[in-house]
Amino acid sequence: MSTSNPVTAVKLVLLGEAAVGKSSLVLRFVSNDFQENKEPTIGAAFLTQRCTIGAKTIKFEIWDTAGQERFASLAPMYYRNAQAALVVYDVTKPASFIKARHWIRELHEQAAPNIIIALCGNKYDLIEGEIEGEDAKRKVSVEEGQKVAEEEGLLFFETSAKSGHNVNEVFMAIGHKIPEKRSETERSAGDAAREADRVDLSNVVNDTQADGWVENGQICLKYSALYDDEAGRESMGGWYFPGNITQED
Ligand SMILES: Nc1nc2c(ncn2[C@@H]2O[C@H](COP(=O)(O)OP(=O)(O)O)[C@@H](O)[C@H]2O)c(=O)[nH]1
Ligand SMILES: [Mg+2]
Repeated sequence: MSTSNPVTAVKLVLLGEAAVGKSSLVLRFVSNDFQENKEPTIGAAFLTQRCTIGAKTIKFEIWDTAGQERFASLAPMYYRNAQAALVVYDVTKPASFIKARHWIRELHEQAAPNIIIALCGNKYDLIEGEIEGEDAKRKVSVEEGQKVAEEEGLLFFETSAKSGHNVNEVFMAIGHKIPEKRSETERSAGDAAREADRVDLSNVVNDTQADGWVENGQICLKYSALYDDEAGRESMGGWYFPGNITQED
């Protein structure tokens, strides 16, 4: 490749309650597009987007975790080797904020210790310009979001996938915090973590096929699932090889 910039690949995962706008944020960032009544994510669990930040080029490898809401046991597989996570809630849905705090806790307990986490209060367009009061649509204040972010050491943005408000800013802020090169120690710590990976597939249900095996001491996994969500029928599928993820239709 004839690029002057070194390219840093960054595995980024999205976490958050269903329908908070995770896929919409990715669509806005990757295609600068928005769909009003978006079909739930079908299959597409992996997208990439390059962006240049100062002298470095970052290639985001985005895992849009369709279905992690349901398949809690698969979630650790998503975020195990992630360098960055977007934890998303809906500013009009207090329950989604509680869920976001749950994900933050889980990431701090289980993900890489230096993972960069951005907390996103999405659907800002719904409350933009609104006056505070009893029947205000906003149910999670900026201060609540900021407080959690401060306490937990996270980036924090209120975003709108619909208007585009702060969407690029989130990814840029993450990119800024990515170190130029991962150190040898971090890499081997990651390898050790992968060695210890055991994915429990026992409570995955509904037309689900998953096959896991061990190769050269590393876990390899192929999975696909089809299931009904409140929002309709969703599916997810993919191959997972440590350090190498490829989407499958
Ligand atoms: N008003 C508004 N609606 C949004 C926004 N982001 C997503 N939505 C809508 O919320 C619904 C769920 O979005 P989706 O991206 O599928 O959520 P996911 O389940 O978290 O991936 C869809 O109907 C989207 O059009 C936003 O920023 N503002
Ligand atoms: Mg989705």
